[in-house]
Amino acid sequence: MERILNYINGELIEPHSKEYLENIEPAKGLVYGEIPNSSALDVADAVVAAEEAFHGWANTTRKERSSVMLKIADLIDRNLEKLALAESKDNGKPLKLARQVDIPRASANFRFFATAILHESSELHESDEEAINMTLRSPIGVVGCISPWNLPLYLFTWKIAPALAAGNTVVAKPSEITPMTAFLLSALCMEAGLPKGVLNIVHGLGPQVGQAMSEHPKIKAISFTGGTQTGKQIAATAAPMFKKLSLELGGKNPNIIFADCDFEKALKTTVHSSFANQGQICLCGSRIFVERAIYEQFRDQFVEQVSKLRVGDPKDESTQVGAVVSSAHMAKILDYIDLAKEEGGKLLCGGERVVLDGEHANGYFIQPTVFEGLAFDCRTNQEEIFGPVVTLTPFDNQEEVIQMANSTAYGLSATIWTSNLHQATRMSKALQAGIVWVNTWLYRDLRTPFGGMKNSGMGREGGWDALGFFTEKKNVCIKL
Ligand code: TXE
Repeated sequence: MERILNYINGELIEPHSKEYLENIEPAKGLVYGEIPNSSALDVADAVVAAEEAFHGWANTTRKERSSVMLKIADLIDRNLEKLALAESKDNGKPLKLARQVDIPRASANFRFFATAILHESSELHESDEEAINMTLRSPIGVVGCISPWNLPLYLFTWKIAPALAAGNTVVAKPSEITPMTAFLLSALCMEAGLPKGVLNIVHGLGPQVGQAMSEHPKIKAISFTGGTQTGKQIAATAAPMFKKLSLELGGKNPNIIFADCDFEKALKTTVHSSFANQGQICLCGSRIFVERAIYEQFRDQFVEQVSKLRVGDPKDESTQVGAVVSSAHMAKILDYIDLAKEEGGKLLCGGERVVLDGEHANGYFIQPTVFEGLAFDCRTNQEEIFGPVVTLTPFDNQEEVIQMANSTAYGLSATIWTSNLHQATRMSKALQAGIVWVNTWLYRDLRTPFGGMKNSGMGREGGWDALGFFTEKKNVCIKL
């Protein structure tokens, strides 16, 4: 059994309860480790440690903060194979994906914010009547970061890196479903010489640990990525205390393919944007709208390629689709597949659990699944499934597809495929989404704002937006 411990005040320690939760390997459906079942008491300890560390950390020079964070980034790179193996085992994702995307992105997050603070500038407003206004930014204090299971280390570091770079001290909680790489990161922070108490990682269940973080009066800001319902609960708890909130929630993203697109590129990328990480990326396009002139051609070739995707052992180099994250999540996805059938959807491929041989016989594998013939406003096309299930819908013109694309409660991202710049610009403006990709998908520049509209969240992460979130602005007016 691999036992995970909390990281509080620079030490790896047991939870107050001395109780542990099971950690399951999704590709095998077997318990392989233990996670601290922490409580409000552990959160309180972490807050005390973070409070004590705050003064020292906030008063280090940018260069000093940058230097220790760059060491952490280097250590993540040096431990790439170990971290990728741990991520794949904990989450079920293909090892290749963890190696190529998740772990390199975790070190990139540290490096990006560690160097961004060296190049920050602040605003100065010269006023007409011999006065100057300078706008200073200071760290908030103790902040909370709560992250989900789909991109565990990637999203964990996406939050803690800007928080630390800005001079805050942090209480962080990774998902209890995928806690392993956050635990391994605590050892790397110790090795890098991160001062004690600057980062504290408390493991455990959302309604206990996450809720205690939202309730704690000394945690002044919460950055959260996860489900919309959880986001609502966090906002309901934290807003009356006027905590700063950044909420990155679910999505039901449209992928809009016009007849004048680069067909081969659109097809290949759409297979990827539908099923990467088993469809468990909040940016995956799950509603594919195809202009009627190419609908049948696209559908037939798409289904042919999707049917060939290899579902299998995440460690196998040739695997393209691994296991979904948990038995409960698998059941939820299979329920949605049943719902799509009940709603009149025509199953074009997939639709079943995959039972592999040998040690993976109890793993949580699902065939990549494609439906057509569903109304744009049915539940399958409105609710977030967050798994390897997509729908195909034809459209006749821009107005119609804009209406269908914008019909959900979500507004995270959208993808448009067209060679007509005018069309791309008009569509980009009309779509209700925080992120629009034209002729590409998941092309990320860490300087750009990241986040969603409507029920997809509140606030933006990335670049100066993230550093802005984790600081307080103060305007100083000097009369000359
Ligand atoms: O997420 P939760 P779940 C969506 C997706 C998925 C659904 C539910 O549709 O099926 O959300 O997934 C912590 N106070 N996304 O249940 O519960 C929890 O411990 C404070 C989209 O796994 O939102 C974990 O650390 N924290 C998404 C984190 O919140 C609480 C990625 C996220 O878990 C809490 C994941 C509480 N009361 C799921 N309850 C995306 N946008 O990328 C739970 N948590």
